[in-house]
Amino acid sequence: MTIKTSELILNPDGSVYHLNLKPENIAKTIILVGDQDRVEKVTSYFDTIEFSTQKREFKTQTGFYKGKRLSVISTGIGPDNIDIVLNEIDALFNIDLITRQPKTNITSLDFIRIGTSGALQSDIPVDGFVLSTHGLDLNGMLHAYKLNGITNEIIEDAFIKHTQWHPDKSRPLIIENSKSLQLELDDVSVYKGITATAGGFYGPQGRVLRLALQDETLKNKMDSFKFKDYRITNLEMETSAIYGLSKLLGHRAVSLNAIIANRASGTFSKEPSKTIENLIEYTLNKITE
Ligand code: R1P
Repeated sequence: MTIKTSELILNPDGSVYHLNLKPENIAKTIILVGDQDRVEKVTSYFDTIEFSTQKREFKTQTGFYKGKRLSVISTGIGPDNIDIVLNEIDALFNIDLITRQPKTNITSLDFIRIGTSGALQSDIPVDGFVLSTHGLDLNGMLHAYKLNGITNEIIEDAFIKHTQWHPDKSRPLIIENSKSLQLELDDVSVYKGITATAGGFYGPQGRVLRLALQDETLKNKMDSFKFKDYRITNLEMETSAIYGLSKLLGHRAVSLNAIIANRASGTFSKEPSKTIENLIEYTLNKITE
């Protein structure tokens, strides 16, 4: 199958359309951050930086930290951007950009998100870290793909029943992280749970400004959802999309979030930058342990 130029768009220099990257520009371990200004916060710890570029919200830097080659890429906000970032990074490794043929031997990559998020549970403190055991997809982007059994229908059905999920909205999906990568990044000090990923910041996360919500009780129903030992710890806008596309494409992914707000108590971190800095240091140390 030859992929047409309208389907995989390359820039005149041969780089992929949105990310402006060529295969040699990027490492196999990729840290994803939302905010483009967070990229340099991560790479300021690097021993060397060999490559930098930016197009729109997608800023990339590649370099070495304690002898390990790493790339840091900003995704901007939301699951729609994750669709672009993961497909284009995967294409750099797993599609021959000259012949436009998918490769037969797939290179598996590691994606680690260093994000920010609001906790839903009162016992998860502002300035703590959450590692997402699962992504709960509330935004529908992944429904464009054949899901090939990567989702957990039993937990999804329990969530749909518990929340009386409106049938006009896309079916919520639950996707597990990569257990082997979790083991490399885990620590007892880190909270673990299901991270809900919304397709917007206000209504889709239950925030009311001037517009009425389809279900104003949804946030509380998310707080109280329990399935065996699982509960929904936090809410943000990228994790489930990263987990879903990584699984489908054959990559490993784990999402770590700095908790900068607590939606149960209505509080916000007094030092969000410091908390993010702490999570960056934590993650870089774990990656190179
Ligand atoms: C919303 O303010 C943004 O912040 C969170 C959300 O997921 C969303 O992208 O993550 P980042 O700080 O990683 O962007």
